Amino acid sequence: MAPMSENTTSTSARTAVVTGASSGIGEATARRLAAEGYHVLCAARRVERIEALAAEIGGTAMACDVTDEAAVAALADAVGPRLDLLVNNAGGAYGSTPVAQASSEEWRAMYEVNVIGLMQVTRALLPALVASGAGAIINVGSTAGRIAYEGGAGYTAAKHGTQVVTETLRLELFDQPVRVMEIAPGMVRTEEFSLVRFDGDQEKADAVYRGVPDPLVADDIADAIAWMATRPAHVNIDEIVIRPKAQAAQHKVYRLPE
Ligand code: 8X3
Repeated sequence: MAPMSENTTSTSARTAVVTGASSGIGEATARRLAAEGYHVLCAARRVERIEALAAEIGGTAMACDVTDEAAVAALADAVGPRLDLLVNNAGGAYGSTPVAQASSEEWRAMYEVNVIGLMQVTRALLPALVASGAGAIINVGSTAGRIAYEGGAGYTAAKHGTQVVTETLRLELFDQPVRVMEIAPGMVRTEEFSLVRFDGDQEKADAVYRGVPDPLVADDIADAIAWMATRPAHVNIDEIVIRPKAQAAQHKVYRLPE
């Protein structure tokens, strides 16, 4: 698959791939990395969104569903022989039912995108990251990869998977010039995360953040990712757990009365 649009500013620019770049944390990260001087390949399924983003930030749009091996191979072709940074951001939660009522379909979809998709993109782009001589991988995990909560098992299991894949890869690449890092955000208010989880139910999605003085926003995570990416090549930020001040722990969230 050929790049959808290209606005290369400099052939010597560092290059980054951001998956799930069509909205939320991915979109904010693509913008922020472009501001830091990266040429960003914005990968996502929704072509119109990434084309508009790429045009705005001087990047390249790549239609890519990370769960589709052929699409991932096409992404690797478009990247070419050298890549500086991969941000594995594509992911998501589907549903919030207890294990007793779990949907096999939702659980499979969460494992597909949060674990297998991340693996497929990493596997395909690893040679180019090694070839850069100072590559970096930043996986977007979640506090859901650190704890358990009722109704969350399908998502928490998948995000624990993201964490373990990250740790394993760091061990496997110990003698290679590629940093392997994870950021694990807690409550981040984005346009779509909770809406997707609750299958379009805006009221349920809004209830997640109701009364919380200042949930994190996508730019807060993009800021942290940019910081991780721009540390010197010998500095590996193994993991950052990042929450809003109001979320002292997963279940302990300060909410203002209505
Ligand atoms: C999102 C964090 O609290 O919805 O990855 O599990 S939470």
